[in-house]
Amino acid sequence: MAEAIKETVSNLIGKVTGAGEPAPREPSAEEFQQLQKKYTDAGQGHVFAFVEELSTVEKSILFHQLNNFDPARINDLANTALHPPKTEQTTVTVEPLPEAATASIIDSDPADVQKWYDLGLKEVSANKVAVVLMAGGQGTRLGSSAPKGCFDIGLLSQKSLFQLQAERIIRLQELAKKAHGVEKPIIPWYVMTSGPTRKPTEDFFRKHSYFGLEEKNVFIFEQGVLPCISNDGKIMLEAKGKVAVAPDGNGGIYQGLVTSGAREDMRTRGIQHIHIFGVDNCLVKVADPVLIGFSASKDVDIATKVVRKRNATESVGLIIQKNGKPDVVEYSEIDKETAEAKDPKQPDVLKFRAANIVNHYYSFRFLESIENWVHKLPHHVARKKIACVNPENGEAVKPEKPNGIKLEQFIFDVFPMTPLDKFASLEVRREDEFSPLKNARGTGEDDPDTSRADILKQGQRWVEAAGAVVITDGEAFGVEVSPLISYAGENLEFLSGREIKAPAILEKEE
Ligand code: UD2
Repeated sequence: MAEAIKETVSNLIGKVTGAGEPAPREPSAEEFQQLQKKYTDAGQGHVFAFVEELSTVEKSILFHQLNNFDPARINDLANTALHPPKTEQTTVTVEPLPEAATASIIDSDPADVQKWYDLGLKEVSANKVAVVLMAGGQGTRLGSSAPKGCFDIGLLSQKSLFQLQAERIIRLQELAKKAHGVEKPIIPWYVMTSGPTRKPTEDFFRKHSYFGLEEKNVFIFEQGVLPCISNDGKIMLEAKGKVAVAPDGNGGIYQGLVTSGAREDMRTRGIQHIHIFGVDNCLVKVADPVLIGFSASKDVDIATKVVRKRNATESVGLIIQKNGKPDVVEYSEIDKETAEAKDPKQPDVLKFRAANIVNHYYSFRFLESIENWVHKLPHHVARKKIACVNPENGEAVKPEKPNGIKLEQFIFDVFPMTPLDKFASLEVRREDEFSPLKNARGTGEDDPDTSRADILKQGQRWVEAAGAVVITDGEAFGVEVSPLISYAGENLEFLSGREIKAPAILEKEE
């Protein structure tokens, strides 16, 4: 597969300090001066303040990093972020999505769900389905420096989130083969990482031999980064020879798919349907045939799975319609009144309750149009404490309070780019499809223990539905069913009548 072509500073530095890796190309004096002028003209010349103290290699690394950015564009982004234009008071109407654009697994006719499943599995058997994993986030709230996908949530198998997702792909390929007699259906897996997560992710996949998948069907690529900006609009230095940068948000997925060659690879493979999802949801149904079939049957360009919002303060985005277009309001940007509004027909139910679970479907046709709108995606502002170097004197600064901003794009900001009739939301059961890993162990919500418990509870429901009796007492509960045995509870009839002592694990025999 085409290797991702994007170099990051950490890779460049790795090349410099790594054994036998070539140092980055040394820029000519003219190239260096041209770049320095570009930044100085944009009022960002301070990034060269310490260049005389740098070695030749360090100067090359700084050159290549700065050459990746356009300082004038960074100024525009910083200006808009720090001094948002006053939107004229046009009336913005925010309503839940109309019935026509929503469906629910919970109250759909089981025959319809089966029809969607069969259609989706047929598309998998025809090699038309790909999955894209967003794994560029830095799990800061989780308190782990490793990429979230590597995290062991404490299952008896000690499987990581990456391994659970990989094994669901393997099982689904088998189901497609069984259903349609196709030799070897392939679901290619595109894994988006960011500077900090790329190398540890690649190493982890290699160490585990791609969890049984073929390496040629796993495409690890990198999203873009953006400089961190000080509160007075200046690009911040992390070190005398390095700009402080941060991943450009999960909305960086679109530019990343194009720049890395991933979309081209999908085109070569004849992909029609793409499932894009977040890494931290241990229950995610990877390439879910129901979602694929539902979306294909409605011929939409974008579909998104939602669950019922837990309460008004849950940290989830909300799928809404704004001025007649599908949209999402993020939890970090929602006003209290909207979050707490009640449904006029059901006073004890939230009016806005379609919670975003980072679980989206795109038609390949839609991804072909990325170049038309990717530059229009807004940048959201996160005010952060950013370790940096004082440009005046080169001293390291460890801020006590937010001293700058990180700019990030959100994947769902593309939703308004498609008309309502090309958009759909599918409500699913939270207990079967959403258990995000956000917080450190012991938080009690969205943490490793809740992830583990939700997997074990789901497995117990599956084996009991197949006729087994699960013996639980006190703390002991749950059955871990390997995804290699069952994707969504199927194929467990052999357990009928058996007694299983919880906690138990059902692993596929070698
Ligand atoms: C995300 C959703 C929010 C809600 C919540 C539910 C977005 C923008 N927000 O909020 O609406 O659904 O999850 O759990 O989707 N990621 C990258 N690159 C980045 C940043 C994030 O790949 O630069 C990935 C990250 O690895 C994860 C996903 O995007 O897979 C969501 O990122 P997050 O967990 O930081 O987002 P969160 O919880 O703030």
